[in-house]
Amino acid sequence: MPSVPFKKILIANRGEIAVRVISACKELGIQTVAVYSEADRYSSHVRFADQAICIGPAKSARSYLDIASIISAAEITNVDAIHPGYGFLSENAGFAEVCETSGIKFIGPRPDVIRLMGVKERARAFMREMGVPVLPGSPGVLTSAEEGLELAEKIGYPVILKASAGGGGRGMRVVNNPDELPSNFIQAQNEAGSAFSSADVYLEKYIGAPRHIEFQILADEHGNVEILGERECSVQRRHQKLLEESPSPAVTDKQRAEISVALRKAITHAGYTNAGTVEFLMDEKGNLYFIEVNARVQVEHPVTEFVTGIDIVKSQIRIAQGETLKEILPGPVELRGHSIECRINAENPVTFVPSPGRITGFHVPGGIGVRVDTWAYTDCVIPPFYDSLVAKLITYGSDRTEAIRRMQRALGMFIVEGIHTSIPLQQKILADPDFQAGNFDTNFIKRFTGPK
Ligand code: MV4
Repeated sequence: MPSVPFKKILIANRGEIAVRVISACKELGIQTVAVYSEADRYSSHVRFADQAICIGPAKSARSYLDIASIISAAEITNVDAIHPGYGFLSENAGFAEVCETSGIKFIGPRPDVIRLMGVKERARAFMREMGVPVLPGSPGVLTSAEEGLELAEKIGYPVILKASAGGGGRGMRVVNNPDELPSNFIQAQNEAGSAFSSADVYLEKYIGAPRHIEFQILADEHGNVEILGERECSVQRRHQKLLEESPSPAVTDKQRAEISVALRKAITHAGYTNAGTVEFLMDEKGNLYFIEVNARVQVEHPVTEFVTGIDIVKSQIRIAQGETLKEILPGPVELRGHSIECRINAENPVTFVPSPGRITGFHVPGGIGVRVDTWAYTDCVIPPFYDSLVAKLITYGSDRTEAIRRMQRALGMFIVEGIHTSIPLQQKILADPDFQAGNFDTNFIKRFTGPK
């Protein structure tokens, strides 16, 4: 199967990731088609693409989530492939399937693999079989409260009930003792049934103060897999990550090597292709346990790009063209230095209330080891309909201390006027002695914002 270069790609997304994918296409000499909602007519992804098509009104369900509109745009413009970015349709197996049957390459894993990873207790069982450590829990879907009580007795409380079709923190319930289990089981099933396609629930040992650690994967369509180290994303609030870094200050070289060996086997056997992220929780003792797979490029991919020197988005496109990792990567994967990303959100830094509106003044920092991924510009309007991510500020340093110092100086040179942003909160996080010492978990942000 010789690889066939794409001539034209449609980007089924908006905001900074649409601009990021367009950048990769330009560097590969590939034409680009942007799609946009009526609220995004003046967005920079529309300006930077070679062609742009309006796909509907502001509401995502009628534009960025409208499969028929996007496929029509792809057919009208005669693209070879669609890059879904993150969010929206990026992990929608049905969309990937429609792309395939329309003769358009979906830049991501195969539909059946996306589907497997989307059923969380199946992904968990699969990883366990492959020798990837998982938390003690139910072997599959929990069939009754009695089964839950028996398992929890063996595992020890607290345990957590999770929606099989959930993920990213949606559809979870912590159970502290046997009395709470039956009612929580019913409620978890009901919630899962109304929020997702399935009422299935599974059970796991609950970790109260975990660190969130995720491994970046690249896999070609010829059976080759590379693990690009890990990122730590423990600084988050209500499942919204605020700051990410690579490598994790908590993962040892031995752990990284062991997890990488197990993941290489698992990803190969799953037939997983393209880019992906495997999420783990780290318990208080420093043990890592698999929780779920994200079958897409992630917001925080740039920190991995800085420490590996690998362009993940270009790699995604070249993998989808049929190229091998040997052709794509410059040599063996090596991790060097340290990188941090701060998400600059349009929101009140104290209350986290979204702060849409016009940016009246915008100046981005630069200089050595600084990268800004954004779609914003002076006088642009942040619409209220989508996520509040305005820009990502990413720094690189030869070690964590240098990456932090560089981030502090770059945040001080980032000017956003007319809206509130998370910049002041990021500055507080970076100045915190525990953050600087690498001593934090997913509860860390509470000290800046009060409980919840
Ligand atoms: C957990 C957990 C504790 N124990 N699973 C939230 C996101 C989703 N991917 C999984 N999540 C969690 N799963 C067990 N067995 C705690 C969380 C969790 C969390 C995880 C990562 C980062 C932030 C978090 C915040 C609250 C809860």
